[in-house]
Amino acid sequence: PAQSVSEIVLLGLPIQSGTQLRGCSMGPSALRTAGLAEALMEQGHTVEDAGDVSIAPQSDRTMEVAAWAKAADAKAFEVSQGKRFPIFMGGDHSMALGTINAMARRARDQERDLIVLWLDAHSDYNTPETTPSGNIHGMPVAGLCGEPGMDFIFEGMDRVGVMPADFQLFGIRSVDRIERQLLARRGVSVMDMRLIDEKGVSHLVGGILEDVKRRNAMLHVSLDVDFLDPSIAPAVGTTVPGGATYREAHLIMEMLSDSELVTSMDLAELNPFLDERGKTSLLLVDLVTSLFGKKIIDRAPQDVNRMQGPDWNSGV
Ligand code: NNH
Ligand code: MN
Ligand code: MN
Ligand code: MN
Repeated sequence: PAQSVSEIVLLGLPIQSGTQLRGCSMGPSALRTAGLAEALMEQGHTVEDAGDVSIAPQSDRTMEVAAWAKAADAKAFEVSQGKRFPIFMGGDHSMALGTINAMARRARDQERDLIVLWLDAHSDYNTPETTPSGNIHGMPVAGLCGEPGMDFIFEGMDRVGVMPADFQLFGIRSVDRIERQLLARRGVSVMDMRLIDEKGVSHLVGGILEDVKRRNAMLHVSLDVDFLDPSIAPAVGTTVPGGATYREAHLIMEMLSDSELVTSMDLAELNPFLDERGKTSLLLVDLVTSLFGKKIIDRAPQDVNRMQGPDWNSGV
C-alpha cells in the first residue's frame, strides 16, 4: 500500500460467535495494547481508530454471527470510503462475512474486481451441511462464494458475491473431507503448505500479485493467526503444526508492501487469552508495520551506488 493510502483506519470487530472457544472478543483490545496505531504513526502514517462495532443481544450464536455480519459490513463500508485503508481487528474469522462483503461493495462501486488473499491453516469452505464442528468461522469463504445454507447471514444486506476463483487460499494444511471435495468442484485456488515448500513464498505470492495488477483488482488480505506456526503465534484456538515461519510471513508482507496493491486487511482469530506475554499480538503489529513499508534496509536500485564507497585513496 503506502503511497496511495491517505489514512489508515482501525476498526474493532470483537466477534467470537463463530467459535466455541471464548477469547477472540479481546482481539481488538490486545492489538491496541500491543501498540498497533502507535507503530503505524511512528512510520509516518495517519491513523484513525474508529473504535469497536457492537451488536444487540441475540437468541443464539448463529443469529449473533448474522447480526455481526450486517454490523461489520455496514461499518466497514463506511470507514473505507475515499482512499482510506481499513485494518479490521477481529474477532474470529466469521468477521470476513461482513468485511469482505463491504470491500466487494467498494470494488463494485469502482467497477473493479476484489481478489482475496486468504492466509490460513484452514480453507474455511465448510457449509452448515458439511461442517464437522458446527463453527461458522470454518465457513466464511463458502458463505461469500454463495454456497447453500448461508443466505440467512446476508439477509437485509447489499450482498455482493465473490467468485470462488477470486479467492487465493494460502498456507493451507487442514481441510475437512467433504470440504476438500467442494473446493475441488468449485475450482478454488488452494496453495497448500506442500506447494509452498516446493515453490517458495516468493514465487507464489509474486504470481498472485501479477494477477491482481493485470486485472486492476482491489486486494483484500485476510490473515488468520493460525496461518503462522504455533511456535511464533500461540494465541489462537485452532493451532496446526507446520505453519508459516517468521521469515516467510515477513517476506509476504514485504512483497505486498512493495506491490502497493493491497487495499484492506483482516486480522482474524487472535485469542489473547491463549497468548504468552503478548507475543502473538506483538508479532501481528510487526507484520502490519512490514505491510506498511517498514524495511530492514532501503535497497538501492539495482545498478546505482553498487561501487560507491568511501574513497580510500583521498582519505575521505
Ligand atoms: N475446518 C474446521 C471447521 O470447520 C476448522 C476451522 N477453524 C478455523 N478456520 N480456525 O480457520 O471447524
Ligand atoms: Mn480462518
Ligand atoms: Mn469478475
Ligand atoms: Mn484457521
